[in-house]
Amino acid sequence: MAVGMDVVLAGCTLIFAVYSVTAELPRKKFEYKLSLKGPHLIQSDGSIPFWTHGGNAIASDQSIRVTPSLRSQKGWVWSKNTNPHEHWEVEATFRISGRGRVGADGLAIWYTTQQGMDGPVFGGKDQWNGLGVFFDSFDNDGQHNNPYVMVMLNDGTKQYDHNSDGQHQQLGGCLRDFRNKPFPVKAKIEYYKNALTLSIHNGMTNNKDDYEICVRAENVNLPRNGYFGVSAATGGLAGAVDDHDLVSFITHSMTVPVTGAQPEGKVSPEDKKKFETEFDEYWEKLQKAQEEYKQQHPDKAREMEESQAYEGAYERELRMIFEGQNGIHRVMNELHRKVDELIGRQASIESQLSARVGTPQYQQQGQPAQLPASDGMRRHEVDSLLNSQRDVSNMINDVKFLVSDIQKRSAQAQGPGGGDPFASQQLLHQIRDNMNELKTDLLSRPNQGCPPVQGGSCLTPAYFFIFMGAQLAMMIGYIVYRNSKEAAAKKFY
Ligand SMILES: [Ca+2]
Ligand SMILES: [Ca+2]
Repeated sequence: MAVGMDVVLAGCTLIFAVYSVTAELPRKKFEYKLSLKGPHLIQSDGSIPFWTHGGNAIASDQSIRVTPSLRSQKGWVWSKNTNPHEHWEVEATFRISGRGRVGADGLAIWYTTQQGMDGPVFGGKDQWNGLGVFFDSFDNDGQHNNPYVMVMLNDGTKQYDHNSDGQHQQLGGCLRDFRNKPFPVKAKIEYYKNALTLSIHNGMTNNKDDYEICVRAENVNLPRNGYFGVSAATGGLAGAVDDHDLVSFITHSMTVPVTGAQPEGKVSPEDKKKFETEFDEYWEKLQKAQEEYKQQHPDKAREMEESQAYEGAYERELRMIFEGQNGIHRVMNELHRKVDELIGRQASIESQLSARVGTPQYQQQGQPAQLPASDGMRRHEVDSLLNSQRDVSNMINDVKFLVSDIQKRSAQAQGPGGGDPFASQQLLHQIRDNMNELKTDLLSRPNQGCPPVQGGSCLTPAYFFIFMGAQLAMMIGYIVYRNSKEAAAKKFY
């Protein structure tokens, strides 16, 4: 129980601390009847709850296209309810996008006593009573100062001067490009204690807090019970028309915190002591009551203890998600560490390599350069390795050449035009066999000399072999000749 008490006391201290810091900040309350936001922005009949839209405005489930990017369009959306709050803040989120380098005409956010539907001021009525915040895309006065954001107050008498872009009528403004941004542009208007602040989120990031103050003015008197509205208009130039899309309009009322006797909102030490004593007394009473209840209802007390001992399905699910995420986190950290390690190793290898490549092979006097002793291999070892590798590659090239030569020759011998090599070979073998047979036959006979042939001469073996050799040569020549002829003939076909 002591631990619980500590926690509660710490909580109280924190609340006091927060209270002392936030005491001066107004309290905000979301006003749903003065707000619109997708999804489900429209009802089944196409109307927007608590809002009315008209002109060329098209409401969809996600946003309102206040004007489409066509010539001479006007659209508007106005709250049906008036704003009864003295202090308020609105945040309008919108996109202004077009294909042209220059856009037109612009968008306006209104807080006026009347719903200024269908007028010449960015789709709103002129001579309004209240506040107009204009996002003026088109540079009517040619001062090269648009797109421009400006605040203009009106008491119902002034006419907006389009030709000068209201330059001399504005309460304040800032040069901001709000067209064609990656994220929607936001405008926050705060009206608190008669101080008007306009902040712009330029739509370059998705961070909702990236606001910059555009205008801040004190002593501004806006009418009570006005309507909020957004209107837009395109111009007459076909090349300079924009889509004006309102994504959301969020209204908060603000109340000034009651500070009472403590103007700075701080709790006096006496009060603090009093609160703490009260809290202690209350805590003791609560503990006593709990004990009494447990004594009177032992069954319920056991149930309570059991319910504390076992975790519910929801707690278990939460714990499992938490543990799972912790596990993922650990693994990610480990992966991160390993990737770092690998990158480090790679960098060291790269630096070693570049150091080796960068070292000159020979010094100026032609002496071999000495590499650091820490190197695993000396320069000459590397050179000899490279040389031997080069030799091997040369040898491989020679072998390749030889093989291809052999292939070429064999293709010539066996390929088209080569006839039937097997038949030629057989013929040669047959001739050789015949010759051998003849030889053995001749040798087996005794030297008989010449047979008595009349009037004829005698054929000696020498003559015979010469004759046969000549015949053989002629035959081989004939075969080669025939092959070459056939090859020549094939080339033509
Ligand atoms: Ca203009
Ligand atoms: Ca201008």
